Amino acid sequence: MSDPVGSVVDVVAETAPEIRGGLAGRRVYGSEENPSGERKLAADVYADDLLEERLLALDAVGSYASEERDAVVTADGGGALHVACDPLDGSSNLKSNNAMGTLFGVYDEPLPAPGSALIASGFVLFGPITTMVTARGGTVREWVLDDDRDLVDDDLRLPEEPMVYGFGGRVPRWTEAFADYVTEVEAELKLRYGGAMIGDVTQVLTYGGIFGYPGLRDRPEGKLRLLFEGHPIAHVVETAGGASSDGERSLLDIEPDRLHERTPLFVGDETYIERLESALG
Ligand code: AHM
Ligand code: MG
Repeated sequence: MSDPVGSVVDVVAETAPEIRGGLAGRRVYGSEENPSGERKLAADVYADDLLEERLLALDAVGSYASEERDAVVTADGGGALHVACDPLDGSSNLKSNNAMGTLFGVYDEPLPAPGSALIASGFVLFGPITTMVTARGGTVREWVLDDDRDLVDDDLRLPEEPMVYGFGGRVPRWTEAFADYVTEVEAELKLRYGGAMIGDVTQVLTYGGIFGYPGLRDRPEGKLRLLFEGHPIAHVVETAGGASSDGERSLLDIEPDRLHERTPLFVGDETYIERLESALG
């Protein structure tokens, strides 16, 4: 039976070992910047080109957008699915050989689209082993990607007892309200921060807690991009029984005006997200 969304997930799973295999020789920065004004690594470009080519080759995929390119690339065939990727999230960790990953969101509307148009999402984590997490049809699943794809959790749920937290951005740039909230969280949870959202959110999915990259004093929109990072990670965490927020509302309730729009981003335990919204409100 034809499964268009499944074909997208398959391509990401099949491409991930190749992305991983190509990292070692691609730890250098090129001269180009991405649309968010950040320098691109050779590995960012490599992962983006592989995903673009493979995903657009699927009949089901009508367009491809990524953090690394200015505009949406449209397929000739006009498929009904529209895929947004962060080909290598946390790629500044490549130099220090730390965790990073690949994020994807599958929409049934052309991009930029609201979170309500997201029909599947997921990510690959390049850690000591390669794992993939997908959210689809109300269920989050986790696989280990090796020679085969082994399903290791067919219903991943956020743990009820929160244990860990991680917040990005330099502390002097945090707002006073956010800094006060973090003081409370620090007294209750244990710090886990590695500088790659996928790695840090996987700590939260595994041990329970909260991850965030807040709006900053001099950059209220924060760092992370709504379509390439915010929507897919919020969809995974909400489907796993957690919550997401930009400080006021679920990230999935936001409709971006621009492809590369940034947003403050918080995901994790529902109670901690509610407390955050009261603290910032
Ligand atoms: P990237 O997609 O360009 O790698 O940027 C996103 C990453 C996130 O994975 C991480 O949470 C954040 O940037 C860390 O930023 P910083 O290094 O500024 O703390
Ligand atoms: Mg990223």
